[in-house]
Amino acid sequence: MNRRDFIRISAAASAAGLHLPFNLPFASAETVPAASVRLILRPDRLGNRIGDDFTGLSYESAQLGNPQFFSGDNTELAGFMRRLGRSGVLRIGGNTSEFTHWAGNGAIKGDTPENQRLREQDKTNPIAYALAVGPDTGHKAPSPVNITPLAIRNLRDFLDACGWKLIYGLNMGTGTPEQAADEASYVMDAVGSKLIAFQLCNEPDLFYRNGIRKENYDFKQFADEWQRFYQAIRERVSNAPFAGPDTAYNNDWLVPFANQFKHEAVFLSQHYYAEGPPTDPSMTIERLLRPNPKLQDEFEGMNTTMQESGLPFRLAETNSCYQGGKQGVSDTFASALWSADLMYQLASAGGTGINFHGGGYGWYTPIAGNQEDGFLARPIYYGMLLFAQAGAGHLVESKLEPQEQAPLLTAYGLRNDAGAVKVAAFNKNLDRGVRLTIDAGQQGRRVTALRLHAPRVDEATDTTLGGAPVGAGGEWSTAREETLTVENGAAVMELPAASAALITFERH
Ligand code: BDP
Repeated sequence: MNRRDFIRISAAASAAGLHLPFNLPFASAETVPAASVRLILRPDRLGNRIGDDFTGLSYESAQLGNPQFFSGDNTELAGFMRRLGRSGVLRIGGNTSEFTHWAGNGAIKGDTPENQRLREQDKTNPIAYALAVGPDTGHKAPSPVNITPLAIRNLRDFLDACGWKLIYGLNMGTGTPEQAADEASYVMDAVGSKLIAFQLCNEPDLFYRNGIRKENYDFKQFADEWQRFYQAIRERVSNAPFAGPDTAYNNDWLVPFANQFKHEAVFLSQHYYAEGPPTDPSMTIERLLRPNPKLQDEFEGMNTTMQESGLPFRLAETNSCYQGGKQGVSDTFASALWSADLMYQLASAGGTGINFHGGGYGWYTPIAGNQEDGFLARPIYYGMLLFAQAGAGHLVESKLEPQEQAPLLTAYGLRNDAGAVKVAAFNKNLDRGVRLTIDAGQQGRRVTALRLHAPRVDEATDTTLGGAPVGAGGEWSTAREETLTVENGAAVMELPAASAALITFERH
């Protein structure tokens, strides 16, 4: 653990001791009597499929400036990723992707041989070990970073170690089509079939206001540029796959992009930040856990584009609060509840994948740390872990009755590929517990549950799934599994305020 995390943990612990009853989530005094809600599942009615590659993480392109970070030697980080899924997706991009420069052949303009040697130096280089890049906060233009062939070769080894695939962001913002083609050609050779798509830029719908383009930059100009870059790359790499537009939120760009480039793209992508900016006092845990109209807009755009283009949609970058996140919100247990619930909301709405943005010690990063100090699972990682434990499969038809008793309760039924029925249930109500009765039409089966738990909803540490924390190399296994009582063929589970569980109807 590094010093900064240690100080935060201590601060959180003393706040708990001084002001609040131990073991009760803050603001979740359960002031309202526990709700009694029934979940009716129809495992024979299959909905959308959740694939093996649904889960994902997103890192800044600037992280590639340290070639040792994503490398076969970073076995700890690879362990964290493998734990989240056998074939998740690592997306490299973010604001810094518009400020990275391809240093083909390891040669950088104006560089000295000594610098070059240092940069390519072996993995024992302590500077490289400590260099982890957090989410860009968007306050000023990021510093330029060079990406060398070594970084790409190491990235390939890292992907092999995780079993994950790659979305690779190129620099359309400040680079040329020729540079992008050089870089893409090297990435394609090195990464091969693990590359699922190049993205040409990051949030082009905001270029007009972040200094990357003039104020009149519109979709038409963007589409012309996209086409030029696409062509230059395709001339060099005839089978290069592409995704886009990777817009921040603007459906007015997403929809025409899908129409114009449906034959060029293999999937569509957009971003979603639930809250922001962090300085706004109304950006709170309570708000994070409530339904968000922005997300409904996102889903509308997604559905229109999917219908019109027939292409899948990936939420290629998301997190709780933009500008790097908000302390006390993005790093708390609330983000664990929020993240897993978002994954299921997206799958239910028809999305095929998600990438939680992070890196370094960012407030919202799922995995915090660097190679020198080690890595640590933050609360949001535990949400993703719950999702991973449910596994791939099909969502099944489900209904909560009466929903009004627990407005912020969500529950999703899944029939996984092994045939087991699973339920992920999230009690995001802060003021009431829920007694959830689950009728899955699965007579006489043993029903077990793993709890997603933290002592308080604003707790930054001490999250567990199934009673166990995640270890320093991503190790985790269930320590406590509950067997639920079954009454008249329905399983009953008590979900305290601000808690979640993964329930399994075991196969005979
Ligand atoms: C997104 C950017 C990413 C930032 C993030 C943030 O793509 O690079 O880190 O916002 O502001 O818009 O947290």
